Amino acid sequence: MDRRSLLALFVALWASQLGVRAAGRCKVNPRIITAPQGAKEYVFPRSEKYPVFYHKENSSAIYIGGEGKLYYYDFATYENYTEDFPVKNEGQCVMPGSLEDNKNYLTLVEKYGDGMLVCGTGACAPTCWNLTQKKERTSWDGRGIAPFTPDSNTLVVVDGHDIYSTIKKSQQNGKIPRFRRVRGGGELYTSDTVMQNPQFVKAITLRHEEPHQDKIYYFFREDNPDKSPEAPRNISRVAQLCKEDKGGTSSLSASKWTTFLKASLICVDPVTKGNFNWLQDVFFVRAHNWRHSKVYGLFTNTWGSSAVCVYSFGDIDNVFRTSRLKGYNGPNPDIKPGQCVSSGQHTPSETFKIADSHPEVEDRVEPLSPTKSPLFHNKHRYQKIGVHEVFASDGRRYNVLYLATDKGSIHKIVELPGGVQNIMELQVFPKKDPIQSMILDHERAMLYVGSTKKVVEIPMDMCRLYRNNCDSCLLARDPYCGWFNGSCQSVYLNREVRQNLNLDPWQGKCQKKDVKEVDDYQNIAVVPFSRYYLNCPIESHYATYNWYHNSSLIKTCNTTHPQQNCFHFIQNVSHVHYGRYVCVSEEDGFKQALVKERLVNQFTFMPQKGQATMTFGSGLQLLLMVILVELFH
Ligand SMILES: *[C@@H]1O[C@H](CO)[C@@H](O)[C@H](O)[C@H]1NC(C)=O
Ligand SMILES: *[C@@H]1O[C@H](CO)[C@@H](O)[C@H](O)[C@H]1NC(C)=O
Ligand SMILES: *[C@@H]1O[C@H](CO)[C@@H](O)[C@H](O)[C@H]1NC(C)=O
Ligand SMILES: *[C@@H]1O[C@H](CO)[C@@H](O)[C@H](O)[C@H]1NC(C)=O
Ligand SMILES: *[C@@H]1O[C@H](CO)[C@@H](O)[C@H](O)[C@H]1NC(C)=O
Ligand SMILES: *[C@@H]1O[C@H](CO)[C@@H](O)[C@H](O)[C@H]1NC(C)=O
Ligand SMILES: *[C@@H]1O[C@H](CO)[C@@H](O)[C@H](O)[C@H]1NC(C)=O
Ligand SMILES: CC(=O)N[C@H]1CO[C@H](CO)[C@@H](O)[C@@H]1O
Repeated sequence: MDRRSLLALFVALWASQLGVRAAGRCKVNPRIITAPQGAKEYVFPRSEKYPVFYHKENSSAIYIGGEGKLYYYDFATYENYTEDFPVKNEGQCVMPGSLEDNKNYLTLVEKYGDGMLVCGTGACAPTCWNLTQKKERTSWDGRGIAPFTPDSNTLVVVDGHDIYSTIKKSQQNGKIPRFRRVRGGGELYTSDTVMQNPQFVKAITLRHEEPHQDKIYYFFREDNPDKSPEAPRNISRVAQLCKEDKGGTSSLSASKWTTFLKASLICVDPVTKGNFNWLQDVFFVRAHNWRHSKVYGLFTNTWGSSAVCVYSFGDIDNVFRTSRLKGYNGPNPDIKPGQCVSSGQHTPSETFKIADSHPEVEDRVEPLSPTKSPLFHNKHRYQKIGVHEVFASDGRRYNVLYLATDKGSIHKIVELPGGVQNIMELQVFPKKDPIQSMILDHERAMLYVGSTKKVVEIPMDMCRLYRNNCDSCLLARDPYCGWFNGSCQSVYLNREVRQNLNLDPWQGKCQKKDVKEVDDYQNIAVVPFSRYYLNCPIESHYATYNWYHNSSLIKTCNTTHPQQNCFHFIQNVSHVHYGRYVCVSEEDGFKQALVKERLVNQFTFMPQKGQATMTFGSGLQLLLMVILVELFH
């Protein structure tokens, strides 16, 4: 490695450790850390090792596939049932890896036709069941749709009556993973040479203007053919296929996709040159025009940092249509590699031969213009990404990113005009319980978060989390929440709420109260020579918290480290410690007093209007106090 790349490496390491973003005004660490509010949960009758989840958009129900069981739960009506899917033919496992394999793990629950499709391993005999409204069941051979034993590197896409899958069809053979069409059209699979040890992430089918142009895109990682020490070992990719692909014309190619091409996905911070090469998850945001449909890619790097890069399908399509093929210098045939042909036609064999031996395009897919850089990056190791669009009171739409961490929590990150802001960390499960699934219901603005033990339904608009005053509500910059009629409310309850989501100075958006000096200190009687804690709760990690005593600063809390409270400890109370204490938070130029206490000497203090709160060291002191009060009456 030369000195320049070594330097770049150090800078990247430094930046990834600090979570720094050089450009923009991103705030990438959570502003507040909290438990979900208004959440409901469904605990499975027993814990499930490999749960799979299905939720139908705009419903309040969830299906969970477990070992030999399908659970149904409706969060609105509490309706629930369990259906059994026992193993039918015991002992189908030819190489029983463990006794565990001899079970029917459900691996797929999806809507299919008018009913539901449920598939499972069937103890090494993959089986699918059609479930109808009348709870009737018909079972069929599920090879290619369900794996023989639980396997994480599987992808199944159900698109109407078509099913695509990366699952092998026989137990012993087929070590090389393929992307297949298993239902609808004829069966097709990818050539074994076009991907090197692929690990599949997600797939989408996208309608184009003409049906014969409809495409399937899938995202995956594979080994880097470049084995030089400075090259990353893994590359992230997007592949394209034509939905109407009919396979090749020769007997050897008849069952092969003839429209496969792949491209690299780039996610590099232009300032630090930090490369995020490991595609962890993607989320598709569909638009009316397929070219504007976007894919949010979540990437991680070797140091455990994450970045989000956003690509448009218009750009991806452009790369596949216009780029040269890597390593191919010959002339282009009339039908170019990767081009979809008219319905019912086959890709010419000449075109297929070129594409099959040169499946990679030279140009790489870069994040959206103009910056062509990550939306943000930070030092959290995210596992999953979801994106929800909120229609705020200013009439604009804001994207909110939900990112599941590896510690049972979710970060809620908003794309604001001035950069992203991490508005909260929601601790959904205990730290050791990983998030197995995170499903977004866009219509009802709900999150369904699953672990091996339960599913939690969480509203996306949790406005009562914020301190109930106008400034705090606006400072949160939460597009779901705004100030109306004396409370911090959801935009779904009231579209007229006051919000502050742009870069305008927000001061003045809240009516100022009369700034009459009111003596609203809480009187606290404290015995001399005792200890006393002053405690100020921390809400925002973007704010600084200061304790003042008789108007002079005595303590500043650094909230960059997660902590719950800003304490000031008085070891041994003496006369100088009495007086007024105020805890003031300051964020974006907005100050507010959160705690106001007046410490008074218990032996000289007399309650004026019966407002005093007292802390007594012992029963003896209480007695003394009562005597003193009685004496003065
Ligand atoms: C969602 O469901 C509600 C009530 O069930 C219905 O009024 C609404 O039209 C549905 N929305 C969509 C987009 O289907
Ligand atoms: C499941 O439904 C039954 C009634 O059928 C109800 O008594 C029970 O509380 C429900 N379970 C849950 C977890 O809500
Ligand atoms: C299952 O449902 C699909 C779609 O409705 C249908 O094509 C298929 O024939 C059904 N299979 C069985 C065994 O009923
Ligand atoms: C404002 O809130 C009060 C109670 O807090 C309620 O009675 C009143 O109807 C609300 N007004 C509007 C316009 O929502
Ligand atoms: C508190 O201060 C007083 C006077 O300075 C001293 O006599 C006493 O021992 C101190 N108490 C403690 C617990 O340090
Ligand atoms: C808080 O941390 C920042 C950055 O690390 C530092 O500049 C500042 O001086 C710290 N403040 C206190 C009171 O420790
Ligand atoms: C603060 O004010 C109180 C009451 O006026 C007084 O007793 C105390 O000595 C003052 N302490 C300091 C450090 O100024
Ligand atoms: C950095 C990284 O994630 N490397 C992975 C690349 O892929 C191989 C398998 O092909 C994994 O073993 C590495 O962990």
